[in-house]
Amino acid sequence: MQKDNYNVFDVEKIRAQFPILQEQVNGKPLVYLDNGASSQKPLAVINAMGDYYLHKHANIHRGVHHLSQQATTMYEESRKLLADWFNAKHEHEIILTRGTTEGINLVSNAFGRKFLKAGDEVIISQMEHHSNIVPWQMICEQQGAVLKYVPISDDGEFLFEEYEKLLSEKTKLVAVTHISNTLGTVNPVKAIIEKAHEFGAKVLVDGAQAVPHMRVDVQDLDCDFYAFSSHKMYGPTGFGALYGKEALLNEMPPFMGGGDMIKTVTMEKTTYNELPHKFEAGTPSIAEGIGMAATIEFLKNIDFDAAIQHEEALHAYASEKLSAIDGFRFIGNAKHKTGVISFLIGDIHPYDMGVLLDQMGIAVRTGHHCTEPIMTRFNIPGTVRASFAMYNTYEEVDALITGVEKAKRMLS
Ligand code: 7TS
Repeated sequence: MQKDNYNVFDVEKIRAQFPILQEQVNGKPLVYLDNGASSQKPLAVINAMGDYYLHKHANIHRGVHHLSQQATTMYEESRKLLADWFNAKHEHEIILTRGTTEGINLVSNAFGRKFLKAGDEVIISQMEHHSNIVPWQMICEQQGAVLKYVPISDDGEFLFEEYEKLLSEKTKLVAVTHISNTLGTVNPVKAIIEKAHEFGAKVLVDGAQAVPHMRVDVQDLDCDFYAFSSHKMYGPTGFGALYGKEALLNEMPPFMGGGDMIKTVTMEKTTYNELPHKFEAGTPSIAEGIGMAATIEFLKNIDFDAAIQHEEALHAYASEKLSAIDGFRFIGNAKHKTGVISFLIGDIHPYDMGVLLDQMGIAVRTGHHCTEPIMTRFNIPGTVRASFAMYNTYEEVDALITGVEKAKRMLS
């Protein structure tokens, strides 16, 4: 197996920017392969947040004083940078949220209350994270709408023909993950969106797992909504954004009421603020927004395309090496996969494997990964999941292979 070209992507230079990677766990060098749950943060992001609290803290969007105005400018920089990074047409199409989960709940509530009526249909897939299932169950129940699921194949692929059969004039919204956090499947979202639009349905893409691993262009995708979290793309926790098309966001009622989202309030009535503030009630996560801006600057300063190539090569290398282990089974073996490898070895319980790997300093996630319908589909209790980031190395993959083999010997 060809290892990728270190001259193109200097992984050691990247690693040097992530202080936590120097940590030891259980007396062993940390091998962090739980990036699907949350990736680590570069020093530039940590420093930007520290600098804000040390020297620049004040509330935003309200003060005439220096600190408030400065914090507002720094916070709003994240919206500008995100709009540019994801190629949104307008900055005000970027609603700053606490993350993917909030973005999806915003759409399910605001879009759902306005546009879903009894008998209407929402389509999601069987491979969604609970964050992209439960909000739809809740709003469908509330509005009397029907929730339908696109099934997945034995390899964990989105069954497009089944999707086409589910679409009809009744479909009002399709919500689908760009990359499955459990299977690693990269879904054909552009084709999914195009098909939904033929029926006049809107499409929300859950981009939580995609944003660290690929370039996303919301105008090219022509998605109506795109939700993601900062913390899986090297940024702070408790932050993220929802992209929405301007006309659609304008038609939707607010999600939460409070400060910042209003124009005027009398005791009888409130008029709402304009985009994006209409959807941003209350004091936001200011330090995290500033950290998000630093994250995008970090991504712009590195060769992100080379980082993607490095991750894909690493993923292919790990897949090949792991699959050579006796008793190894992929959960999710789609043709187009990235970021994540979920597996089982013989009848070893994933939890036992995870605990033993942890003793060797190797962090993986085990369990259902908040995708219980996938576990039901494959009739398994959970998986072991190794998930990769740009700072992972071939040596770390080798350590994982050695660790899995050792754990297997101990547990068999
Ligand atoms: N959607 C997908 C596809 C995800 O992978 C996750 C988190 C979410 C939504 C929710 O993101 P949040 O930032 O709002 O919590 N996935 C995982 C995971 O795979 N392991 O831990 C969290």
